[in-house]
Amino acid sequence: MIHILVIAGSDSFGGAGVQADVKTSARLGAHATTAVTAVTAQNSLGITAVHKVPVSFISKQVETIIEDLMPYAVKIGMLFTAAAVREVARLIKKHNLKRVVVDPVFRASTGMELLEPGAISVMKDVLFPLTGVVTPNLDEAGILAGKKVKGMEEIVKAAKIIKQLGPDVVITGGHFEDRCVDLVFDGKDIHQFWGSKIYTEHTHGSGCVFSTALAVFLGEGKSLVKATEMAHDFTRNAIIKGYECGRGAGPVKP
Ligand code: PXL
Repeated sequence: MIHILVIAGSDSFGGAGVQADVKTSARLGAHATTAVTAVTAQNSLGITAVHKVPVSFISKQVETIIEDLMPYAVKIGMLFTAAAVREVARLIKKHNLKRVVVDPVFRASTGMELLEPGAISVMKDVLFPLTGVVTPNLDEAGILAGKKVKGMEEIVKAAKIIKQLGPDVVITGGHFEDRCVDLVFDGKDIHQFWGSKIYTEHTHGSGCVFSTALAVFLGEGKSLVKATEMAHDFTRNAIIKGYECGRGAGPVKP
């Protein structure tokens, strides 16, 4: 069985974070080992508190896992602190971890910051050079590229700017009138995967699901373009099946 290593935060309400990553892996027939970086107290209305896991204990989890089982791929989600970003980069280098997918989680859709603002430049400078693929949404792509990203031309431009930091780039969740797009740039070619727009408020966890599905498919040995197409389809279906759960935005259903 394929197994991946997830390094991410816990969502107490079960929609995003490690919980979404484990559900996604299970649905795709993969095993997920998990190193938790932070624990959030949250419900569908928002995050009320974040408790960070000491950096030394993030490493302890990762090293204990990989001394027994080297992952086929790694999915990195919420890291929260610059110190965690640096430590995860050190671990990737030390253990020569392959097929590293970074979901640059900066802020929850409900507003709370999930990465210290000062850590963004550390992520770009220290983690991205060791990363295979980065999967920003439009807002995150805008932050990484240093300019607002909305239209197709801006998405392509941002993908090219972000690629200069090292990793291949998948920009997710572009939307135009009644259609949505995920766009891949591998340094050579642009590929686009389109679908009709899904009208739902229950999209919590969609970014986590996408990046974990991508890691599983890459771990299975699929090409970046094929893996992105499959992660696009899988996440689309999860969004279509998103459900009400609590009084705010409900989760997707991987
Ligand atoms: O969707 C981004 C995300 C990632 N990880 C955790 C989260 C969230 C959003 O709320 O809570 C733990």
